[in-house]
Amino acid sequence: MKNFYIAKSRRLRGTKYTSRVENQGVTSYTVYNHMLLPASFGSIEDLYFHLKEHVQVWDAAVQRQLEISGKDSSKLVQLMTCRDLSNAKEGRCYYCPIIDNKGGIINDPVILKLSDEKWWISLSDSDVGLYAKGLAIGHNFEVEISEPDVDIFSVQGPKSFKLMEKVLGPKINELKFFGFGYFEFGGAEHLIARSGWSKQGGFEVYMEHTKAGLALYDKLFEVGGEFNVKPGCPNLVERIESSLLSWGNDIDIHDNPYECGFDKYVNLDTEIDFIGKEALKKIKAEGITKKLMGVKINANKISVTGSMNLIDENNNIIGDLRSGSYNPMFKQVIGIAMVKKPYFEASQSFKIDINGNSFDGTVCDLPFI
Ligand code: THG
Repeated sequence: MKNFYIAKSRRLRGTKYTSRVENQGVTSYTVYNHMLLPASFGSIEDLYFHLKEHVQVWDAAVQRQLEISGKDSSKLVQLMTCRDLSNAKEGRCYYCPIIDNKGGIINDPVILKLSDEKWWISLSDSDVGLYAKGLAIGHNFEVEISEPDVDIFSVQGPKSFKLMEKVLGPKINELKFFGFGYFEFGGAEHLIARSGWSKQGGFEVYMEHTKAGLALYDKLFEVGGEFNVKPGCPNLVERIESSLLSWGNDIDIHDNPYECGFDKYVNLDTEIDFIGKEALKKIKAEGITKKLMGVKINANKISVTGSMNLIDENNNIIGDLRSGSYNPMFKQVIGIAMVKKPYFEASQSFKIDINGNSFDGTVCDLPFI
């Protein structure tokens, strides 16, 4: 495949870290929330091994915060998600599908409760702010909706705990998974959560104070030599192996939470009011007709850029591949596919065309490990 340069403009925003990652050797970008997201620093396979053993710092500023504040903020946030947030606690993060009136997934953000009247919705790649504004106007809600100047950097990998402790002190390791707190560095308080888009452990720094925040970013590299710290980015190989879903790739508005294995984030039996509740009740009663599954393919290379069908021995299309990559641990391609009923059973076999050649594969359960 030929490679092309990306033309930057005001519309395609950089982040607070762009000059840094460019000095640190970023080799490709993708676009996410109209911003630059590093996609590689050399080989993503090398970075996969590194991420599983050491620690990386990622420019994750594309995970934009939609801030909803004001008297009706809790009502508006709840209206958009099928996860019951009525008992949500300050200082906690919640992974929540945002859905439409048909139960289609508009986004799958992490939602942070900052206070009873202030929430951050840490978005994946779609314009939820417009949906929120429409709802607020239609309902006459007393809310403020904005995209504050918050640029996340993520510290991921098994050595992230020691690295962060070295810089911020032992309290950072009292954070529980999906908890957040405020930690002082460079004369400012930084909101830091124990979270991140890998399963290797780590933190996300929601940088609001640019000068002190960038000093913290730089400090991690300055003192991180003993932990073999490197610049990195969300890693396609690791995130597929860990079954972390990517909105726009694995799931979108044409899929509902039950089809995506999000059952535990759907609450139909409480009093909460959210858009799509009736639709989800119906879907639950009738059962789903497609389901997100894992696939293993006997190939050593794949690039999923468009629609790729899974075909059974009778030439039926049984599903479509949403993401995939060669995995050095499985020594084959593993991927995430939407598989139709009745084929969404583990061990269902299929063929798939990759660049004009046919390869064998089998369906398996998620998560892979
Ligand atoms: N961190 C923050 N914002 C984000 C992401 C993030 N916004 C965009 C995108 N990532 C949203 N998607 C996900 C997908 C999975 C997870 C987080 C965000 C995740 N899931 C855990 C899992 O599946 O095991 C835990 C979910 C849970 O059970 O609560 O971490 O990464 N700030």
